[in-house]
Amino acid sequence: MEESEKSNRIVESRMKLKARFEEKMRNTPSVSDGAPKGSGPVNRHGMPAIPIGQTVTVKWPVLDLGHQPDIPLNRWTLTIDGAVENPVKLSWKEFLALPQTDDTSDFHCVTTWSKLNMHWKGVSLLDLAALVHPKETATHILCYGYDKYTTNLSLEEALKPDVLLVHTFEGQPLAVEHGGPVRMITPQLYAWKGSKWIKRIEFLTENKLGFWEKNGYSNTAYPWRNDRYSD
Ligand SMILES: Nc1nc2c(c(=O)[nH]1)N[C@H]1C(S)=C(S)[C@@H](COP(=O)(O)O)O[C@H]1N2
Ligand SMILES: [Mo]
Repeated sequence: MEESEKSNRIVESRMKLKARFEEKMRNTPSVSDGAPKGSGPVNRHGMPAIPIGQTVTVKWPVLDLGHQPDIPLNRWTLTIDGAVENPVKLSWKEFLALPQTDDTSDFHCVTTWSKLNMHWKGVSLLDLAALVHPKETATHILCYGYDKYTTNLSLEEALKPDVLLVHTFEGQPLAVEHGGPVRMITPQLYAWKGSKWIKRIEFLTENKLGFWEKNGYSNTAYPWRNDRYSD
């Protein structure tokens, strides 16, 4: 497909997706909670900058399952499939040819550290969804890492404008230990919802739990509700 045709389709499809999820998104706790738990000044999406139980760190700790896959760019692919009209398998070059988004956001790890004001560049999940065109029946996604990690998200969380698949942090290629070449970030939820070394995004017509969600962490992961563990 022509690049210009591709970006026209993304713009049109993005508007439709925004309209479809606008109200659900507006009602998610990370933007609508009347009594959010936390401290500090109000952040970009209206919540206290430091969620309850979190401590700000300047360093960036590394958390993984004991294995850091090293994927050369010429072998890197991103598959987006499942309940979508146009499944894709993107090469590195095709990924970089998609609309690029710069954003500043915060990172809240469930192990109680938060790193604030991180500068990212990548492709928004909203643009990727617009490219593949989720079916009307799609409600969730399951993300897969090259290390076999999985994590799930509802579409009203996944399609927020600050959810990005990032390849650049502070102007430099994202380090392998932090999930490079490409990881996802979820600034309005605990950071385990963002898969490092992301390989595949599957659109689902019902919720399916990921690795940590099956192993005791919360399905929803709202930092301003101290929503860390499953009941
Ligand atoms: N593929 C993959 N993604 C992952 C993880 C992982 O083990 N594998 N750990 C998660 C957890 S628990 C956190 S807190 C963040 C940590 O990201 P960092 O190591 O860059 O700080 O990545 C999340 N994404
Ligand atoms: Mo974590």
